[in-house]
Amino acid sequence: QQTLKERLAELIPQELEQVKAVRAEHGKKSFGPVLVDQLYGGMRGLPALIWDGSVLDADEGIRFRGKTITECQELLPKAPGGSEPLPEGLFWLLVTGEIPTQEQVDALSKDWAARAAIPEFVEELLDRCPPTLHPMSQFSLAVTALNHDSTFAKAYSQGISKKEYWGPVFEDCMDLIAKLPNIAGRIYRNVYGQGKVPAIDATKDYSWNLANVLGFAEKSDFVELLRLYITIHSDHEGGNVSAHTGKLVGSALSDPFLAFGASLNGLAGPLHGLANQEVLLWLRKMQSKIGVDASDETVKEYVWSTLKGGQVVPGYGHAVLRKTDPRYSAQREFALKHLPEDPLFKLVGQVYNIVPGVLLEAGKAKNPWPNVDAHSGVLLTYYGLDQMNFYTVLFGVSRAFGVAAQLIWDRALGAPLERPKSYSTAHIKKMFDGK
Ligand code: NMX
Ligand code: MLT
Repeated sequence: QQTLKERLAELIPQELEQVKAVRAEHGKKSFGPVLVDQLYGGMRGLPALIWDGSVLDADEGIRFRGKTITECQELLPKAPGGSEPLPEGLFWLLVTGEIPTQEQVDALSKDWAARAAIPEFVEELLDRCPPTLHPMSQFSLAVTALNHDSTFAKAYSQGISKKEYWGPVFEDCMDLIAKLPNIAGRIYRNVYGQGKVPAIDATKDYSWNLANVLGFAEKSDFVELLRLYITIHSDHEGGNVSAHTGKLVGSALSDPFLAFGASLNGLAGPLHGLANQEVLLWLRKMQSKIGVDASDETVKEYVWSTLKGGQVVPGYGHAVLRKTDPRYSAQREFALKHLPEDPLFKLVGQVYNIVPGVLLEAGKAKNPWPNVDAHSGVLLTYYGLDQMNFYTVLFGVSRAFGVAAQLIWDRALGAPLERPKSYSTAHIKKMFDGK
C-alpha cells in the first residue's frame, strides 16, 4: 500500500504541470479591480492567494477539496465503532485531494504515534512556564522551539536544491502534527494541575491519544467529539489569519515549526481562534448577571448591553461567511445526538434565536450568524473540559493540519516569497486627486 509521501511524489509533477499551463494561458489576465477601500479595509475579499486544500463559499461554508463537512463525515474512514471521520483521513484528503483507505489512515496513526515524543528541553521549557502564562503563549513557545530539530532547516543549511524542498518540509510537518498532543497535554496538565502526561499508545488513533493526554480517553463520546472537532477546525481556505500567517512566514523559507508558531500567535487573537474562549466567558458572565433561566427579553437586553459597551458578541459574524457556519451546524447536530438536554447547550440555542436579530437591528455586522466558535466550548464543557482558556489550544492542534498541508504544497510548487506592495495615503490622494 502506498504511503502519503509516495502518493505526493506522484502528484507533485502533475500539479506543477497544471500550474504551469494555467499561468501560461491565464497569467496575464486581470482577476478584477482592487478598490481603495480594500487597501484600508483589511484586504477583505481581495483575491490574493492560491490554496487548493479548501475553499470557502459565503453561503455554503467550507469544502475540503470540494467535499462538504457532511460528505467528509460520510466518506472518510472512521475508528472501529465510531461515526465521526478520523482527522488522519482529512489530512490525507487535504494533501492529495483523495479519500484514503482505512489501511492508509491506520498507517498515518501509527506514523504519528512513532513521531510523537517531544525533546526533553521542550518539556522543561513548558514545565518552567508560570501557570498564569496563557496556554496559547506556551503552545506557540513550544512549537517554535521544535525548530531546533527541523529537518528542513538542516537540509537548507547543507545546500539542498529548491526542487527537493518539499521532502524535508513534509517530514517536519508530519513531526509537527505528531508532537502536538504531547505539547497540548503537558500544557493542560501543568496549568490545571492534572498530574503526569501518559505515554502515546501506538495502537490508537490521533484523537484518542489527544483525549488520553488530556485525561478524557475513557469517555468515548469525547474522543468522537475530538475527531469531529479536529476535522472541522483544520482548514478554512487560505486567507484566514492563522493559515495566511503560516503561509507568509513559510514563504521566507522559515521551517514549518517557525511558520506554524506564527500561525498560533494569530490564532490567539480574540477576533480569531480565541473567540471560542470568549464565547464561554461571555455566556458565563451573562448567566451570573441575569441568571441561568433568563427570558428571551432579558437575554436580548444583555446582547444589546454588550454592543452598547463597544464590544463584539463573540462567536457571531465572519469576514467571508454570510450564513450560519456549517461547522456550527455540525456541532449542533453532535449536541442534539449526545447532549440534547444540557442546559448550556440550550442557552446556546436560545442565544442563536436572539443574537442575529439584534445584530441585524444594530446594522453594522455584515454577517449576523454564528461561526464555529459559538458552539465548540459548550461541547467541551459538557465532557468536563471546562478550562476555557485552554480551548484555543485545541483549535491550534486542528489548524496545524491545514497549515501543514499548505506548507508542503507551497514548497512543492515553488511558491515565492510573499511581498505585497503597500502605499501611503498621500500616494492615494495624489493618484486620484492629482495633489
Ligand atoms: N458583534 C458586534 N459587532 C460586530 C460583530 C459582532 N459579532 N461582527 C462584526 N461586527 C462589527 C465590526 O466590529 C465592525 O464594526 P466597525 O464598523 O465599528 O469597525 C462592523 O460590524 C463590520 O464588520 P464586518 O465587516 O461584518 O466584520 P469583519 O469582516 O470586519 O470581522 C469578525 C469579522 C469575525 C472579526 C467579526 O464578525 C467579529 O468581531 N466577530 C466576533 C468575534 C468572533 O466571533 N471571531 C471568530 C471568527 C471565527 N474564527 O474562529 O476565527
Ligand atoms: C477560521 O476558521 O479561520 C475562521 O473562521 C476565520 C476565517 O475564516 O477568517
